[in-house]
Formats: sequence, C-alpha cells, structure tokens
Amino acid sequence: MSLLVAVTWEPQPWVERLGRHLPGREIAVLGEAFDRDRIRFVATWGPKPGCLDDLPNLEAVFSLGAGVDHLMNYPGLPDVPIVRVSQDDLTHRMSEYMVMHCLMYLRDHARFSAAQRAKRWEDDRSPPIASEVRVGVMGFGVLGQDAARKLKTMGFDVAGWSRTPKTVEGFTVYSGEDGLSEFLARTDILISLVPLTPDTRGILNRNLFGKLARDGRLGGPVLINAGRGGLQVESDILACLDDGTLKAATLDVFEKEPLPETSPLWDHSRVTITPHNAAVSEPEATARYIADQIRRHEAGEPFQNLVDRVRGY
Ligand code: NDP
Ligand code: OXD
Repeated sequence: MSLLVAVTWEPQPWVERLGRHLPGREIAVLGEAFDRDRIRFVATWGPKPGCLDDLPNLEAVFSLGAGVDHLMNYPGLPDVPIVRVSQDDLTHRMSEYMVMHCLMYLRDHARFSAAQRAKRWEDDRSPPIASEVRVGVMGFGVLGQDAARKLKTMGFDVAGWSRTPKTVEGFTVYSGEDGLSEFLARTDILISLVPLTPDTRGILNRNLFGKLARDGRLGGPVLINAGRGGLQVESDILACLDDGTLKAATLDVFEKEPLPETSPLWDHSRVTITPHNAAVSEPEATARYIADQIRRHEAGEPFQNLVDRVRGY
C-alpha cells in the first residue's frame, strides 16, 4: 500500500512519522515521482487543485486537521470516506487555549499587564470569581465539550450550542436557530468552535454580538474564536469593539491567513492575536492516529470520525 502525503507544509516530518507508524508501507510525497495506481490513502491539508485526481485505488482521505473546510471546497473531491483528526493531543491543546484565555479575561490580565508597564499599583478589591462568569461554547462537539468540562472545573458557568439537540451531563445545551438567542443572552465569554460550513460562514457578526449578555461581571461581552476565520466578519468585530458592543476579542483564525500586516486587528488594544495555533496537529500524535485508522480499516472495522459531506463537517 502507498500513502500519499499532500500537504502545504514541509512534508518531511509527516513522512518520517507516518513511515515509522506504518512500517513496511510506501509513503509517497506530492511533487516527487510516485505510481498513482498504488495510492490507497491520502493524508492532506489544503490540497492544491488536481492533486487528488487520478488515484484509481484510493480508499480514504485523511484530513490532517479536525476541520475539513479545506477539503469540502476542493473541486472534484474523490468519492471515498473522509476521515478527520480527532485525538486527545489536539483536543487537550485546544482546551489549554480556551482555559488560558478565559482565565486571562476573568483576571483582567490586559489591565494588570498595562499597569505593570506603567509601574502603577492598580488597586482591585472586587475581581469576579469564575462562577460569576458565563461562558457559551458555540460548537459543542469534541473540542467544545472538552473545553467546557475543563472550564467548568475552573468554576465557570458553562453552556453549549450545537446544530442538533443533545444531552450532555452537567451542561445546558442550546441548539439550532431556535436556541441561539437564549444561549447568547446568557453568555459573557463566547467561545467559537463551530466548523466552517455554508450555514456558519459569517455567523460571528454584529447582529450576533448585539445579542450577547450585557449585564455580566466582565464589563462587556468577549469573543474567543478558534473555529475558522470564515466564521467572523472582521469589520464587524472592529466596529463592535469600538462602540462597546464587544469588550475584547481573542482571535486565532482570520478571514485571510496569515493575517495581513495591514489589518487593523494587529494594533487594536483589546484584540489578542494568535497565529492559528490554538491546537496544532502535532505530527507524531497525528501520524499514530492515521496509522491506527488504517489498521482498523484493514481489519474490517469502520473508520472513526468520518466526515458527513452533506453537513460539511
Ligand atoms: P465536531 O464536529 O466534533 O463539533 C462541531 C460542533 O459544531 C458540533 O457540536 C456541531 O453540532 C456544531 N455545529 C456545526 N454546524 C453548526 C451549525 N450550523 N449551528 C450550530 N452548531 C453547529 O468538531 P471539533 O469539535 O472536532 O472541531 C471544531 C472546529 O474547530 C473544526 O471544524 C475546526 O474548524 C476548528 N479547529 C481549529 C483549530 C485551531 O487550531 N484553531 C484546531 C482544530 C480545530 P452537532 O453536535 O449538532 O453536530
Ligand atoms: C484544524 C486546525 O482544523 O488546526 O485541526 O485548524
């Protein structure tokens, strides 16, 4: 069997690890010579048009990330199972990110950091405690639920929002259009972990920000988006920060990546920017996961974390 690595990144770390976790198998690399008839699996992120064509014996495509919007928009996506990454290493990284940023807002880190630079002893006798802050996790799937559990352990008052109704012990889960307004009305920190689909594109906009709670302990609603840049309308985020509809925003993902130097988001005092690294697909853990999935498939078991092409995630 051959596995084709088709990434927009440096392929070598992936080739080395996939080779180690799939001993005795051929690992082909896009851009080098390989026999297209021998390719049974592809592991890819952001494949260039044409590179998944003409693979007559293809059995599955692995997305090298949890999100699959990079594949859903691929013209002529092969009609084989699409398997996305969903494993603990990635999940735990995302939860670290969400817990850290929520705690930074809870403890008003930006204010104390500015005070330190100004050598100012900022008196603060009544900071909120986590249980007084309502976190709303938009996208209550694998990542959203893990982050929610860890935030709850810290004491935050956490609820979720998903596309379909669900029962998750310990949480109120709102769903669909019907549940959105109520979910937003009880949310001080909005975490976005929804996939980018035709239904969710541009969902983080002025209309939605205007429905967030305004009576919370943080002095205004906060947005944390690590879902996808296409979910957010950046001009609305900036305008809402400036007129007080939003108090602050942490953004890991952007309409255009890398974020252009000309973006006003860089200079905004109440925007925290990270370079789409909230939860990276670490090559060792990801290669192990892909090798496990291939072994399952070859043993006649179903792939895990299959993508539904109609839903788009
Ligand atoms: P899951 O598929 O497990 O969860 C997705 C959740 O979003 C589900 O709860 C789903 O609802 C909900 N959802 C989807 N569409 C809608 C909609 N139209 N309205 C309301 N809810 C919706 O995905 P993961 O948790 O594994 O990953 C989520 C996303 O995180 C990825 O798609 C990716 O874009 C992003 N990501 C970002 C990373 C980063 O480093 N910045 C790293 C990894 C992922 P339901 O439960 O009803 O299906
Ligand atoms: C992912 C990502 O989807 O890193 O895994 O964005």
